[in-house]
Amino acid sequence: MSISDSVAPQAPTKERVIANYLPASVTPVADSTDTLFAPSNIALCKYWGKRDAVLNLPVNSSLSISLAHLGSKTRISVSDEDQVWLNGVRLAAGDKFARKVIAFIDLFRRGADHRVRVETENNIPTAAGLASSASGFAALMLAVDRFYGLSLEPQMLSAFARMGSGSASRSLYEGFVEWQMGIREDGMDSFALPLDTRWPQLRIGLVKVSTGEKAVDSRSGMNRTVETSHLYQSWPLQAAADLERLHQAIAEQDFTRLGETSEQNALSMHATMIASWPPLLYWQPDSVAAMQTIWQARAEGVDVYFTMDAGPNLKLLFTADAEAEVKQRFPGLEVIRPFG
Ligand code: 2P0
Repeated sequence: MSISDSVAPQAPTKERVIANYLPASVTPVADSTDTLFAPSNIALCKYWGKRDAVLNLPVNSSLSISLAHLGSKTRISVSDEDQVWLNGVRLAAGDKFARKVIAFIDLFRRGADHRVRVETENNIPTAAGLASSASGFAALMLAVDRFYGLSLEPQMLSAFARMGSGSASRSLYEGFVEWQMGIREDGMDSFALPLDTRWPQLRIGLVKVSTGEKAVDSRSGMNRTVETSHLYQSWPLQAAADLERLHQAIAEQDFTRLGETSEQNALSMHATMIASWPPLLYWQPDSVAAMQTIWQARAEGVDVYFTMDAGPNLKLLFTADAEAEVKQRFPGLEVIRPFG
């Protein structure tokens, strides 16, 4: 065997994977300063755990619902130096978010000789404690596509947005969305697709417990769970079964099944976190109080369920006919109609 035969194949990196699908070099399209929007999303079957941390490839498929008009708007233009603006404020070059945005642009720019100005606005109520990385990277991907005139297929936009943040793969579409985990090493079959079912009666309520920055971000929390939680081995099976049940519930518009499955999925994910070491408990006393209010409401015949991400806030699931009852129990609740 010669030396060249023994050279190991190079592991896929974001740069190598993306370069396979782009022209040899890119240039900004003249006057391409359109503003692109992507919605935020809430997973009913959660993405929790990566099989590849470089490419953000998940251990399991997930299913979400997009939050209609709530999300991020992004615009890219040519500039004399790289700069990132968030909600009208220019960020310092060393800012964590600014560095992530420019690193993502670099995946496409690949050393080309131009600088960019990236302007992002989130209309997600920060008071609701919703993450913005999903809509942020999805809107950024759409803006990159427009800025360089790439006209990529939706599935490719989703796969590339996933490299910015896993949940961003789902924020390319409205309504119900499934992110298929895929099996390829380069991850190009790991993208999201929209479901064609609408459910106009569905409502999502945002229960704010705290909006402070969390001690452990979800990326680190996910990695810690996979590495240290003995309960994690049961997660992929649970997620696969829940995904199936959610598909059925959506197809049959069976709200009770949708609510039960979503709540159990979220609590199962949190169980894997709690069993990590050091333990990860994102709940606060008010999170548990809200859960008890929901369980009491159900005992009294109100069909309301919750889901939670890697944080203390709850997202309520109910239908239009229960809205008055739910608002009575959660005064000031912010209600979203995902299907307009
Ligand atoms: C989800 N979460 O499905 C799950 C549920 C949080 C709990 O996706 O590391 O910001 O950028 O791929 O997408 C949050 O994690 O993580 C998330 P990265 P991401 O919505």
